[in-house]
Amino acid sequence: MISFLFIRRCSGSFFQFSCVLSLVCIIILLKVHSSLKVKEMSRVEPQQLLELQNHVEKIRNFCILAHVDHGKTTLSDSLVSSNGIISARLAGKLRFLDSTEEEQKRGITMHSSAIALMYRLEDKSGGDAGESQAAEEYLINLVDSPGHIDFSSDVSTAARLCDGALIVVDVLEGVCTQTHAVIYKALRERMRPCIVLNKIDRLIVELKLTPAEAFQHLRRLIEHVNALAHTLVRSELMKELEETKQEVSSINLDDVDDHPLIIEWTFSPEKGNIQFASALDGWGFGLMKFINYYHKKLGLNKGILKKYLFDDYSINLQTKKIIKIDYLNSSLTAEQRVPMFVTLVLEPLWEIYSLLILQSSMQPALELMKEKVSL
Ligand SMILES: Nc1nc2c(ncn2[C@@H]2O[C@H](COP(=O)(O)OP(=O)(O)O)[C@@H](O)[C@H]2O)c(=O)[nH]1
Ligand SMILES: [Mg+2]
Repeated sequence: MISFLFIRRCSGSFFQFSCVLSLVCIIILLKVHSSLKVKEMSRVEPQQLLELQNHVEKIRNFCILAHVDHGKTTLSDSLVSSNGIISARLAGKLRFLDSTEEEQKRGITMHSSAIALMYRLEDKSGGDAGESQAAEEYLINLVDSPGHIDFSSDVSTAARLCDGALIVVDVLEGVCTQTHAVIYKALRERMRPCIVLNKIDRLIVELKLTPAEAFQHLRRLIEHVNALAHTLVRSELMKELEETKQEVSSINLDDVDDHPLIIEWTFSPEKGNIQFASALDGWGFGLMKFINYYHKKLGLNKGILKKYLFDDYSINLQTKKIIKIDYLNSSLTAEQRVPMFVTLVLEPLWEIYSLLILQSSMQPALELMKEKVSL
């Protein structure tokens, strides 16, 4: 997954200029030195995977669950390409885990397929997993599952086998019937969940939302997912009580906010169980990526960033002062009303897309950039 190492953020018009300039420089560099390797996916050898298989504590079984067409197979392609099994350029097009002829012909997943991948965890706080010696290596058995209801038995089997679930949600379509079903399945199997908010690019390219509108859209979607998950957890707790023949009325289900299952099934970017992605364009990030980046780049405190980055707080990049946004307070300037997530994360992303996609003259540059920096 891409690290946005090339995003530079200063303030005001100087930022606009420097950001655009740095991107143009990257593109020119890539054009002039097409052999320049920014981040080459190294191929993981089968021997490395076999060695990891001897360490049970290093093995994780994950499945990708979602409503049909929300991007499971495309996301699998990106993850497969991270091990150098397919090229980053083909990720999203090849649909590697749709391995049968019928699946390729119909363009849908009909059976679960699994693949063993290696994952290097360099920094437990969410930093880049790279090639360093200190990186911890894990064997991830990744299962791509079908989204269509007709094949739901395959989803149940995958859920039974796995420890964790990547639940993909298309940010445009939002929570759909099968999202509901797979969240419930994952909950019943007590899987560790992570929500992948996929197709963020559609907010830019199709909906043409501004970064501020997209932030509100994403927040509403997360609230929606949480509301659904909590309802399902409550009904699951009810079921458990009934099964153990306990008196349901003796327990107030409105009072279970600190139940471990509710905590596990509460999603928020700062907890690390929400990831933002565009599987098709081959990038994805969690909040920690940007927290680490801005901690290094601007010297901002990690704890403070974690607490306020995805909330109604704005930042003045010159004074590094963070203030709560009171939307009713008319004395706040326009800049003071822009949430930090918009300023530090979404605006740079929007600028990259605007530069590389919306201006069609830059299309060849995008292709080159996708190849070289996995964007
Ligand atoms: N714009 C956009 N399209 C995507 C993205 N991820 C997947 N798609 C498209 O969504 C469609 C369904 O994707 P697929 O991976 O087959 O979904 P699945 O049914 O959940 O496995 C395909 O046409 C993909 O190209 C994304 O991040 N952005
Ligand atoms: Mg699929």
